[in-house]
Amino acid sequence: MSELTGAEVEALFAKIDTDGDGEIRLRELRDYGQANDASIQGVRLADFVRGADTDGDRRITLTEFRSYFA
Ligand SMILES: [Ca+2]
Ligand SMILES: [Ca+2]
Repeated sequence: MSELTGAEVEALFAKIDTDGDGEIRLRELRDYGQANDASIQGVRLADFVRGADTDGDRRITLTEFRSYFA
């Protein structure tokens, strides 16, 4: 779905994880989405959360984030 390298995925994660706690929460996603047309790499936020949050805790860890873009 995307051509990001591992380093780019990590950079994107760090950009969205504004408080730097290693998890992307919905609030952080919304903040990011407001500046980016509610999309991440062209994926709609709602679809992104559904696809990336594999354990359903409504937080996206770097591991989940990586496997989504892998
Ligand atoms: Ca965070
Ligand atoms: Ca999760």
